[in-house]
Amino acid sequence: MDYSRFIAKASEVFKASEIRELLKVVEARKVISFAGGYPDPQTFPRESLARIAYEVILNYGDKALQYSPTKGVTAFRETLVRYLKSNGVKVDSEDDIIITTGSQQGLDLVSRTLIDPEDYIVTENPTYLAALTAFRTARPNIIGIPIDGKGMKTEVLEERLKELKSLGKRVKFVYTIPIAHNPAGTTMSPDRKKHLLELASEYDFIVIEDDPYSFFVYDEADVTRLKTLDQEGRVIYMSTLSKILSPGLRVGWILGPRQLVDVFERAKQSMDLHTSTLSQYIAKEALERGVVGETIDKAKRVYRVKRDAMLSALSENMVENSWWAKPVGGLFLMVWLPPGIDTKAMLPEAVDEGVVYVPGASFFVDESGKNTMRLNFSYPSVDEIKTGVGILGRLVKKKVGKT
Ligand code: PMP
Ligand code: G9A
Repeated sequence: MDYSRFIAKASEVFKASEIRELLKVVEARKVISFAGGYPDPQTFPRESLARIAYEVILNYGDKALQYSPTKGVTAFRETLVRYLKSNGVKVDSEDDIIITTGSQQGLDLVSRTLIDPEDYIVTENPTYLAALTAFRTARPNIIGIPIDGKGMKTEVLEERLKELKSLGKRVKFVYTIPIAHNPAGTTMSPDRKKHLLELASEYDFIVIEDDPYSFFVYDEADVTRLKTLDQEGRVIYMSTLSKILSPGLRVGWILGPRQLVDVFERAKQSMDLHTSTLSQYIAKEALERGVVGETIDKAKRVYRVKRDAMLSALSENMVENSWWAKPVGGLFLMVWLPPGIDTKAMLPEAVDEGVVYVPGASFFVDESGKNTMRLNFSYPSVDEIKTGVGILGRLVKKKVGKT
């Protein structure tokens, strides 16, 4: 039976994520995956989490197995405030935090509650594709600002803001991933962070700071959050335990002005009532017992080696006129290949040769970036990185010969 007649017109806004579709390929075929942002399972603290889960259910089962407040378990939010403070994130009270079902829900909440159709919003170009998908469901005008090795080019942002102002338009928010950008692997320089906040004040917009990666960096890097630099309450900060404990727990949070957190709370009620109580109790214990800290230490050790392996493999194998930033943290880097190479068209050949990556275009607001590809280095082994990048290098060389 064809069910199309039962499907609401409004559901057309939900587009399949290219990352999620590629994960099906990875599951179905034995390929080296540079596709999804999966943590390396060897970083999962399995024994500690098993012990914590057992104890939480046994000792706090009455609460941990029960419904809980939409904003999140208060004791967990208190623990989180202490953790964030000790990591340099400016936060006053647990009342400014709402726990979300991963940061992805944070993006969805922002989209549903802040964007009216035709509003102007800004993202980096490229940006996290699932953020674009979440925002697009609210039908805004999205302006993409290019990035370089120092993150978003705020001087270009300033030009665009001026142009819009002269047309009587204003930007509602700027969404940014300042540290260890997904997909580009870049980190915003201190002067650009300052400039962005100055612009937020001058042009009266909000900044959405998406920060899954700053808790584990591999090199000396300035990880001062925009939230910490913010003097006017203009930054909404979101992060997650997905990359520093386990994505399967689905625990993230938004930290922001109370008036906005209240709006997020009302919207979340109709989505899922609350994030898993059990996950929140487990996360609370994992933070308090230092399990998150241990996971971060391990992730740093493991991922630094993998990042370096990918950087050397790229230098050895990629054609001239390719560019990538050295990521100080995070799980990804993006390769800009010579113009004319279409990474989406190349993907089926790569899969046949046993490697999968995410073609870059879907990370771009305007679907430009056809000559880019995002490579994840946290999930494959060092050997797979060497082999996989070697295969990609050969494929790209073949293409360059033909362009
Ligand atoms: N934002 C960014 C920038 C991400 O890279 C990710 C995960 N890759 C998310 C949000 C969503 O993460 P989660 O829902 O697992 O917290
Ligand atoms: O599994 C997902 O969809 C999360 C991964 C995010 C990414 O690859 O950036």
